[in-house]
Amino acid sequence: MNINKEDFKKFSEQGFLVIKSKEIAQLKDNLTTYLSEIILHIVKISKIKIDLKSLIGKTFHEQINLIVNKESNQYISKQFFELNTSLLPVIALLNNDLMLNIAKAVGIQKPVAGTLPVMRLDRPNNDYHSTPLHQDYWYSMLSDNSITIWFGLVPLTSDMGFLEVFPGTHKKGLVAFQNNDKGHFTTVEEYDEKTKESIKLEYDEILVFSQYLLHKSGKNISNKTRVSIQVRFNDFKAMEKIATSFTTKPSVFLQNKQKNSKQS
Ligand SMILES: O=C(O)CCC(=O)C(=O)O
Repeated sequence: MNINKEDFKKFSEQGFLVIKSKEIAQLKDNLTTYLSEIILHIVKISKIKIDLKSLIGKTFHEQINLIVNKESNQYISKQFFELNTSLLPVIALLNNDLMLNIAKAVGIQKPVAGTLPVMRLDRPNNDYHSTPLHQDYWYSMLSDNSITIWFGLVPLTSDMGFLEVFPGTHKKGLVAFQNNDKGHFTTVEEYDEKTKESIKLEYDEILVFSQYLLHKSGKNISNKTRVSIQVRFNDFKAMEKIATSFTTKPSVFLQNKQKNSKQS
């Protein structure tokens, strides 16, 4: 997977690039086949009764939509979401040739993980997890050329809310930000909505952007859940300081065991 000089120029000027390739659709097909198995197992062992037969033979997106429509309190989809950073094919995206080639093509010399790959589930007409205008740098950025690769795991339509970007804003470097009342960071300054671009992505397309690029969630006003993945890379060769954006914390398993041992 190579990008030509013109694409690289576009990426440098705009701060983002849409890349199209058959390999992208193949990667999504492989991932969703695996994820379908996972979600069927969660349904099978779940207290919430959803007829397994109604999910068999359906696409991953159809399964998610059926579940999100039938569950209460996001019971199954939340477990699925929380599990995703433990799933090996999801984690393996960090060492996937296609991902690494995209990172290298946009100038990352030695890609290292910024975060574990993140899966988003943006449920219909629910903007609780919508991210307001921000740059990605305050989460995990450790080099000036850090990137985020963003793709839908399901066919995306404009009513599901494409990612919205403000082209060229990566050139501003760091912008001031503040915590909003929903626990998200957002810019202090407001930006002209007329300059934003909604990034339409076909199933065989992927978006890569500079972590300095200002962007935000589009609104999902459809009746379908938008499922997407974000993979973040820093450049080991461009880090000013050797650091990691990962921290460890005691597992729930450990905390429960500890509670029990204190009680006995
Ligand atoms: O997918 C979205 O709606 C927002 C994702 C985002 O802001 C990010 O990846 O940093």
